[in-house]
Amino acid sequence: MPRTFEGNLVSPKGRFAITVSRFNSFITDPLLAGALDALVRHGVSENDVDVYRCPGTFELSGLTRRVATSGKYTGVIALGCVIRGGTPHFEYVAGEVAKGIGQVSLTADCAVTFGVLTTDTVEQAVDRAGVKAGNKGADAAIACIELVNLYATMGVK
Ligand code: INI
Repeated sequence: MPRTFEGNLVSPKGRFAITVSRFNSFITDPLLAGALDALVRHGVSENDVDVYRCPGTFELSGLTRRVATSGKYTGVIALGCVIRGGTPHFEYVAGEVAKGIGQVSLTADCAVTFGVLTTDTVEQAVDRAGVKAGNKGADAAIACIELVNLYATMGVK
């Protein structure tokens, strides 16, 4: 039988941070609410969660790097929303945040998950922020709990 390592979904020791961008707040507010609700319903105390806000999703990677490397958290959940418009701005912001949060997740000594929506339309974003397609903030929070517990089981940070 192979030994399998995986994280469960019980509340881990340590603190969580949520980093969230304010741009498109009609979407990022429900993502934040979904993430908080998922953490609390899995047994995480609200007192063990800190929320950090930045202007837009472009700024999210820098903020998340600083939060994730502060040594204060075992898990960080990054939330944002980029909606395609008529200009190439979308590509720059969406490309940077995926690369940036990816880099943070590789280098920080804590679990980092990605709850950033990159959608073609407002409707697709609304659907993923608690309407027809679940809540991606909640999904990222649950993934973060699992990853924190996986790293603890492995004995690594
Ligand atoms: N920021 C977002 O979070 N989502 C977007 O869809 C978006 N668009 O499309 O412009 C956006 N732009 C702002 C950007 O993130 C920065 O805050 C801004 O460029 C200042 O650095």
